[in-house]
Amino acid sequence: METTSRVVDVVCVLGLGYIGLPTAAMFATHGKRVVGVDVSQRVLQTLASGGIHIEEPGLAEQVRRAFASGHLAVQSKPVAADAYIIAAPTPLGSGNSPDLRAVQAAAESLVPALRPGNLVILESTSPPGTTVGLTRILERSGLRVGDELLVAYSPERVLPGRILTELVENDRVIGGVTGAAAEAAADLYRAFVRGAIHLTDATTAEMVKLMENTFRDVNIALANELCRVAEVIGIDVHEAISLANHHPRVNILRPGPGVGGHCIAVDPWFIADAAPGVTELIQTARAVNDRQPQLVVELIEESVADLPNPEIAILGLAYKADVDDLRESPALEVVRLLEERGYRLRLHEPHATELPSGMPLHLDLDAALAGADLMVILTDHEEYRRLTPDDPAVRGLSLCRVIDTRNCLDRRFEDSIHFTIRRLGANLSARWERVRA
Ligand code: SAJ
Repeated sequence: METTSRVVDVVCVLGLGYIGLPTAAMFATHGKRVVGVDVSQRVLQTLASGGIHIEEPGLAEQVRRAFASGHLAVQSKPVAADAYIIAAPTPLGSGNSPDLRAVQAAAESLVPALRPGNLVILESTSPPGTTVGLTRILERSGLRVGDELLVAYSPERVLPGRILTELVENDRVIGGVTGAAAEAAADLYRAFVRGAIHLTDATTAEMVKLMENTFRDVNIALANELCRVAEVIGIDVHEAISLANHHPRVNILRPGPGVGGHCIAVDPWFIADAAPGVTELIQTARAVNDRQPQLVVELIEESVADLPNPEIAILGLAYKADVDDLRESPALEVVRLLEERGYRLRLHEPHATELPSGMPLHLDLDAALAGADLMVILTDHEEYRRLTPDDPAVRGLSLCRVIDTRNCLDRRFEDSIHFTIRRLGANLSARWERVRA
């Protein structure tokens, strides 16, 4: 493939969310002039006043440096640029079908600004065929995709919590609608990417991204199913998985209260939607993971069955450790199911100040636990991982009953005579019942 000699000076990033904002800041601190565009006034105002609207280690400082360099500006409409990056959300719509409206609107908003030689890159996780489909919108500019307009797909692959490191270090897969588009996009990302860049066509790159997250979802579903088996036969699934993973070709992921976030709980549906008749395993994995909150609720009900009106402290609502993201969080589903059953709940989430449902949050862990009958860990935040049985916060529990759905609590809880701790996937009393039988 011939290497192009195009030089991109000005990059316009559409969508300043979890991916767009770090990407814009990264380009701005690596020599590009960047215009970030967002449809939300709240986002623009927060950035204009020196803040950021996302919790991500190092991001506030990176954005501050980008603004200080004079290379980053933010506004509500796209401007003339050399390259455009679309990083708009692609949520699940009704019937588990992808909702591409934000991406399509972003592409439409570009049409008046497009000039010959422009490069347009889609970063949003998208169903196969989306990038090729966008060319029809982009060609409303009067430019022909191919020789006048370069269009490519370059999925983000960064892990929330490690975004800034992984943006730079991870390999990238870039798929072009044409070979020249893939080359041009690769040239652009080389401004800051130190990982290898692999080129392919746009639809393959879309599938690669979806396959990565689907691999993880199916693997977690296996872990969650093994967790259920362990509950029945009375072994500790965490111990068993960790021993199985000593095999050089085995790597089973961790069971837990379910799969959340805007990627792994969503992306497999994009594949299933593209080929519903041949994706039995993928759809079953989704169902297995989606049932996990129900298992947690059964465990909670069992633990408080002897109490007339128990008060339950729920620790951690974010979809995973040390992030503020509540999207698709299985913890919210656990809370919903418990509420439906009329339980009195105290909710604690160290990374949030409010909940989408408007339910009150305890901002202080001591207050959340004081007098509660049961403490349930739903997210393995650092703040919970470092709790010990001597911590004054846990000493405030009226009954020292604990459910750990993430296998994350200090082992001293199990040794302590004060606490009754039940880890999800480690129904060890069943083991003894089996031995006695
Ligand atoms: N989870 C488990 N068990 C595990 C691992 C995760 O139950 O062993 C749960 C987590 O608690 C969480 C969910 O799965 O609820 C997803 O968490 P995650 O850390 O696996 O993934 P995300 O959604 O934060 O990020 C993923 C990453 N994809 C892969 O690792 C293949 C990231 O690289 C992608 O960029 C991101 O999706 C995305 O944007 O697509």
